[in-house]
Amino acid sequence: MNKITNHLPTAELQALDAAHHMHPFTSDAQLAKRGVRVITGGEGVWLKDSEGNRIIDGMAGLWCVNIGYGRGELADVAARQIRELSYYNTFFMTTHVPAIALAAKLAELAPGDLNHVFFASSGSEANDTNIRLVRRYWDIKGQPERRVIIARKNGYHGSTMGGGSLGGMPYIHAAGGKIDGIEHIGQPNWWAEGGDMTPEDFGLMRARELEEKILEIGADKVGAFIGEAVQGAGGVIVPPSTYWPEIQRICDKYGILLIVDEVITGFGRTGNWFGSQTFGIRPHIMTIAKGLSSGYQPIGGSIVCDEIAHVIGSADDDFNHGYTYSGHPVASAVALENLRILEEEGIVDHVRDVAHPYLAERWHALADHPMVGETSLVGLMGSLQLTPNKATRAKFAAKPGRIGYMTRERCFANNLIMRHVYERMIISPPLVITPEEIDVLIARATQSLDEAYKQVKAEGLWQEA
Ligand code: PXG
Repeated sequence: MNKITNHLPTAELQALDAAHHMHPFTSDAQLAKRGVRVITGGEGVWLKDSEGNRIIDGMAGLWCVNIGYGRGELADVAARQIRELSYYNTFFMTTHVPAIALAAKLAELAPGDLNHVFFASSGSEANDTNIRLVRRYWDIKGQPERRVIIARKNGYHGSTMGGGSLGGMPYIHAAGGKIDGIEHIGQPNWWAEGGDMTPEDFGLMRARELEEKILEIGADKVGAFIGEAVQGAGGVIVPPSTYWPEIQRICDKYGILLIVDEVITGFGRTGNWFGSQTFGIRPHIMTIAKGLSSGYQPIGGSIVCDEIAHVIGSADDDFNHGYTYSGHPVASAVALENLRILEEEGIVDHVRDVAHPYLAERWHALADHPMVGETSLVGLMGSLQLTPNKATRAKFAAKPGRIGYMTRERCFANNLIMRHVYERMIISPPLVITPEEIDVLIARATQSLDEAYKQVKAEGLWQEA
C-alpha cells in the first residue's frame, strides 16, 4: 500500500476512510455516498482541508479547541514530557509530577472548595467516575439506598454506557440500553416548550420538576442531580435566569449532591473560568474535559469538593475505579501548558471583554433574518433557532432536522463550520477569535442563511407544522 499522507489525492483518502474507518455518530453508508471531508491542518480559528479550502471553525473542533489550533508550545511540552517520563500510572500508591501539578492548578482555578481531582481521558469517562463517586459517597455515609441520579431530557453527558444513560437523548438510550438508577426531568428549553409562560416562570417550573421527582422517588433514594450549566449538544439551550437558583435551592433542601457538567462550559467558554461562576452555581462535583487541554490531548476529570473527597478518602478499603490513563503524564503536562496560555494571555478576559460583546452585537442582529427566531449567546457559545413563524415560535412542517441540515450544508459549502441540532444552528468558536474573524464568521453565516432560506422557499418547505 502507498504510504498514507496528506499528499494522497482526496478521492484516495476518502476511499480508504470508507473502507476501514468507522465514524462516531455517523451512518457510514450515508457518509460513503457523500464523501468525507478530509481536514489536513489547523491554525488559530482556521482549518485547511485536502482540497485546499480555508475553513473558519465555528465549533472549535467539538467545542474543545479553546486556545485555537497549532500552538507549538504544547508540542514542545509534549515532546519534553515524552522524553522525561512518557507514561506511568497513578494506581497502587504512585504518582508523578505532571498529575500533581495539574491537580493543584485545577484546585486553584475551581471555585469554592472544589479542591480534589480524579482524572479520566474524556468527559464520558469522567461522568462514569461521577456515578461511582456519588454511590460510593452515600455507601460510606451509611445511606446506600441513595443510588438514583436525576438528569435531564436532552442533556448530554457522553456516550459510554454511564454517560449515555445520564444524558437524555432517546436515540442514545436506544443504542444498547441504559444503566439502572438514572431518572430524567424536563429541560429548561423555553423556546420549544415554554408555551405561553414567561421564560422566568417556565425556568422555575422546570426546576421544580426536580423537587417533584425527588418526592416521587423518595428523597432518601436520590444521590445527586446532574446538569450542564448550558446544554451544549442539546442545541445551546440557555436556561432562564430563575432556573439554576431554584435547582440549587432544591438540592440544598434535600441534601442532594449537585454535579455540574462543565465539559463544554469550562475553561473560559462562558466568559468566566467555569459556567458555574457565570450562573452562580455551587456544585459538589464538576465534570471537566475538552477545554482542559484545548483538545490537544485526551484528558478529562471530576473536580470534587472537600466533603466528598474526605468521605471517600476516609475509608480503609479502596475506591475501586480508575483508568490506565488517569492523570496521564503527557496529557497532564499539555493540559497544564494550555491553562498557562489561557491564564497568561488573558484569554478568559478576552472572551468576556472583547469577543463576547462584539459577537453579541453581530449575533443578535441575525434575529432580523426571516428564518431566525431566538438568538442566544453566553460567552462564546451561541444558537440561532430557525422557525417559519417567529411570533408563534412554530416548527417547520418538514421532518425535524431537515431545514437545519440544509442550512448546515450551506455553511459547509461556504467554508464555515456551524453545526445544527434539529433546527437550531450552533456555534462555539475558539476563544481566541478576533473581531475581524467574527466578521468573517457572521458574513459566511448570513450568506448561508440567505441561501438556505431561498432553498427552503424553492422546495416548498416554508410551511408551519
Ligand atoms: N459532557 C458534556 C457536557 C459534553 O458536551 C461529554 C460530557 C462527553 O465528553 P467526551 O470527551 O467523552 O466526548 C460531552 C461531549 C456534539 C458533540 O455533537 C458533543 C460532545 C461530544 C461529541 C459531539 O455536539 N460533547
